[in-house]
Amino acid sequence: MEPFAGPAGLPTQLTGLGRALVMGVINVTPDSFSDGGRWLDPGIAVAHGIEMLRNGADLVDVGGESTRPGATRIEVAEELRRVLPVIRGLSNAGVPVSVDTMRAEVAAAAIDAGAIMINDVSGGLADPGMFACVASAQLPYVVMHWRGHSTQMADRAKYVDVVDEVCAELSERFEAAQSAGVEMQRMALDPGLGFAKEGDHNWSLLAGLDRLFELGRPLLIGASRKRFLGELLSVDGRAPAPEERDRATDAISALAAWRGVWCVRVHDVAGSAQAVRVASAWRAGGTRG
Ligand code: PMM
Repeated sequence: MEPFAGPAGLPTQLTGLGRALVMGVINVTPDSFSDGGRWLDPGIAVAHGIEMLRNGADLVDVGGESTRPGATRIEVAEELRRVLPVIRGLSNAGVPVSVDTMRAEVAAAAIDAGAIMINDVSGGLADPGMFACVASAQLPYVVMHWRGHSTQMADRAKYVDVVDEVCAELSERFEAAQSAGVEMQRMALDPGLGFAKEGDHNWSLLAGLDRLFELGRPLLIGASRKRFLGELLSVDGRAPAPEERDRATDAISALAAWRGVWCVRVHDVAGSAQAVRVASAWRAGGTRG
């Protein structure tokens, strides 16, 4: 497939860049593992999103529900209360925004508030209304591999061949979405690093990107600051804090972009913005001989 090509329906400033996109993360939650509690004030969150764009992000992903392992769910009203002012504020400031939600009701309200893409970590499994919402909105849709809510995912991290199983389960979601009216071209796929995955499962998936590309859709990779990076970088059994994993995240961004993924989802955008530019210059060098 064409490297870096994204799902149909993105605004023109996010297409044809010849490199992977950088998606900055803003979790408007008290308890996300990496940035929980930092962006609860909408004004501070909006300023942070604008700063991310200045640092090289192409779009900003706003979520209101923590998906950290073990997290319990919040009410839909609380999720709306958290994300809508931030989405509205960023959209009004000209920042392209995706909404990170598993709920159709939140997706629909986020679209009204200006979101241009839906990022659903459950791939439509958490809410039977999600596909219909996405189909009628006719916006790009990220379908992530998921095996259950945060309280269940550790028990479900069991695979014989993780790459085969993730590919098969993602294909099933992709086909279910199409049957429900979501256009094939509007979808991107994501192996869901850290979601019902043990450390080594994540490395197998990264090493197996070729097989994920065979699914024929643009790929998004979200490795930023995740536990498997902490485990890799541990010294004397102690993992560095999430924000001390950004250089490892940048390395993943460079390698993923070099392999042709469409988008990397990161907390610290400056390093990944440089990484994806290096990767595309390197690839372009290869085509010039
Ligand atoms: N990871 C998290 C949240 N949303 N969305 C996609 N598409 N892919 C991911 O890997 C992903 C996601 C969890 O990380 P966070 O708590 O740092 O946002």
